[in-house]
Amino acid sequence: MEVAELLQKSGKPVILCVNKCDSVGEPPAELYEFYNLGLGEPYPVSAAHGHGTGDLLDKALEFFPEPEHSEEESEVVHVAVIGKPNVGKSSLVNRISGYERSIVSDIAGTTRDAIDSFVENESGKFVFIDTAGLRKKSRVDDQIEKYSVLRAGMAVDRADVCVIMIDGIEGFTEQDSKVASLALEGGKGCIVAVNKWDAVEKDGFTMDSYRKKLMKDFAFMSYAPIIFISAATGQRIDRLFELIKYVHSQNTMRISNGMLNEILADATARVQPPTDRGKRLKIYYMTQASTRPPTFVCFCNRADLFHFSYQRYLENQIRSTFGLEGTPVRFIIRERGEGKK
Ligand SMILES: Nc1nc2c(ncn2[C@@H]2O[C@H](COP(=O)(O)OP(=O)(O)OP(=O)(O)O)[C@@H](O)[C@H]2O)c(=O)[nH]1
Ligand SMILES: [Mg+2]
Repeated sequence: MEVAELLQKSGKPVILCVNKCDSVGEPPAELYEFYNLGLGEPYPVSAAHGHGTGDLLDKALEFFPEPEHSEEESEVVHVAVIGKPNVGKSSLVNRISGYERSIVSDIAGTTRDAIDSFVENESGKFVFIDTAGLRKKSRVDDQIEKYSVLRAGMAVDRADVCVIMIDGIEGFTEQDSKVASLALEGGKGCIVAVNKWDAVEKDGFTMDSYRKKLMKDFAFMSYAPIIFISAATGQRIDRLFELIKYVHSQNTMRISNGMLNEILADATARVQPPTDRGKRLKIYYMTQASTRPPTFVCFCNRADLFHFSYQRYLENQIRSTFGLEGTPVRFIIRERGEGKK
């Protein structure tokens, strides 16, 4: 009675929960005594067995405020800057945010923690997430290192777009593809930024041949645009902002069912779907299930005939119409009986 009084005075929403109602079915008669507390309907539950907890949660949810998805918030693009140690991630974020919030130094592995910086300019609103450099697996044995890898993963999770930074002086290394795969697996928009371009000796052909080589190195991510920047001098940072905006728009693109199925009809007419022992793959219908990344569900007669190469072909057909630059796309294959739509 005392607790009930205390709660009533608090003015907070209160749900009365009566525990140890362990039997299923009709609640025990004693339950009704609790109406005397003046707290409304008692919810019988059994903490030990779990009965009634669903109803209790539903009731609790009724008191939650409507989720606020303000326009403001959805406008802000979260950008994780990821890469090996010492490629210049903190330098870029510092350059961009205009004030020194992270420590910049040439000791590899300076940044231990993800740091957020909010930036607003002509291109839009951004939150840049600086991350700790990801080392080779063999060196990931002490606790601090494990923690930084974890943190970088969390930064990627929070991001809309990942800037995969590589060291222009050093060129591509195996470690860079591991970093990139973090962004790929997360389904994030991606940009490959070659940093320290100021310090690279170059002639009129350097960028072209550099780009060609990188396109081979990042073949598993051929959709990612490549940009040559300098965090030190600020070269092409404006362009980087535009690219981030663009890649984000591609990662969140929605394509209508009408458009998709036009592409599908066209694609299957041009290249016949695979067959196996006289049975041919039929794709009935395609629809976009979600964004970030764009994910397409294909309904077909035989999922086992829907080979990866045919998926890749469809992906390319969609890309050739809609671009989807800088974003991975995913396919979900669903089998359906013939004739059923
Ligand atoms: N020449 C040149 N040097 C750069 C550039 N960007 C960064 N550096 C240098 O590279 C070194 C590492 O820079 P950081 O920004 O600390 O690198 P980081 O990627 O944050 O490193 P960790 O936090 O250790 O993973 C510093 O000595 C920087 O001065 C650049 O654009 N050009
Ligand atoms: Mg750093």
